[in-house]
Amino acid sequence: MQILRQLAPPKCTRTSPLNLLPRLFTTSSRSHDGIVRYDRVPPKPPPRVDTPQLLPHHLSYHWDTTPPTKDQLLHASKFFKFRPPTFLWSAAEFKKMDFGDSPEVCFLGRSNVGKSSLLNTLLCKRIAHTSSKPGRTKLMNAFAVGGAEDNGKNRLVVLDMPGYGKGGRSEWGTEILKYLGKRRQLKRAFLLLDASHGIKKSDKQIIELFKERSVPYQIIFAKADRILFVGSRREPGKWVMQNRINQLRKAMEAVKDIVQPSPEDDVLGVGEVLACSSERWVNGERMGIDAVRFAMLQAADLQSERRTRLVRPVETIPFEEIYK
Ligand SMILES: Nc1nc2c(ncn2[C@@H]2O[C@H](COP(=O)(O)OP(=O)(O)OP(=O)(O)O)[C@@H](O)[C@H]2O)c(=O)[nH]1
Ligand SMILES: [Mg+2]
Repeated sequence: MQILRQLAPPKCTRTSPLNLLPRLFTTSSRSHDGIVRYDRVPPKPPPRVDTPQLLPHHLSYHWDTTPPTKDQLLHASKFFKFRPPTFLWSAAEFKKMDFGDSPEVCFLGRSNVGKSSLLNTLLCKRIAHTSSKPGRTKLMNAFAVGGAEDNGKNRLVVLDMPGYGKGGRSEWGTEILKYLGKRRQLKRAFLLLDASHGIKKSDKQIIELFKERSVPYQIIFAKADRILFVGSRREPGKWVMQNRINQLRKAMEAVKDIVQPSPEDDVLGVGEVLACSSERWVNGERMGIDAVRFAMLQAADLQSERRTRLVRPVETIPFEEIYK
């Protein structure tokens, strides 16, 4: 009996849910929707599981650009990690948007494609609301990233947009179209496609609108983990992974024909497709995230660190002393 008691699992000690609160949450803030919400402590990366056959170049397809170097990716990562992002404003209508002259990029795509989740991952903070149900983001929300310039101007502004398609609303579409056509600060629109669904009719219509309104844009494959790590929780074997990499590559190549149907086309679309995941870590890194960060910096011409070096005062030696 004594032995049985020792083998039995220890009795659960009851913890009040209130006691768990300090562990789960650090700060609270009144969000742009007017709801008090808690910013969760950013989760620690999961234990490192290497997938050596999946390399960074498998997550992008460049037909008209060169992939960023390691140093460029590191610069992009630091830009987003070292200065916390701040919420700037929310607007339901274009005319109610705050005026600003900072460079801006926006994230567009069908409802539930993962725009807000990607933004949170890029900005290293749960700053935008996400949900498993389509139609969660109802306003156009702006966030400042990378701190401010010496003159107080935000270095980069990022916009999370309401989604279109299922769960979207026509009035959101009207306002987004006004934004795309009129916003002079907009440097690039990032159009998210679900990697496992590919390009849909509504996505093609948005690309046509970019072309009509001369909006520079770039295609991002979101949720790429759903192609590469589909199904079982176990790491896929070498051949399975190679097949999935090929499948992802084919899907990215198919997009090229829509962005630039023929080589003579004068394109507004950037000549590359990036695949990423907001949820999956690969080889100790978030999958494809630094490459998206670099593309955002490139759009705003922030891809290289501007260093202003002060000239050190030099002791002047009189002419006579040099030649004495
Ligand atoms: N597997 C996987 N799921 C993801 C990823 N990104 C987002 N999701 C899930 O997709 C769902 C929708 O994410 P959101 O970020 O709210 O999507 P959204 O595009 O902002 O949606 P709307 O605001 O409705 O337009 C959530 O359940 C996320 O957990 C990803 O990279 N991989
Ligand atoms: Mg959203």
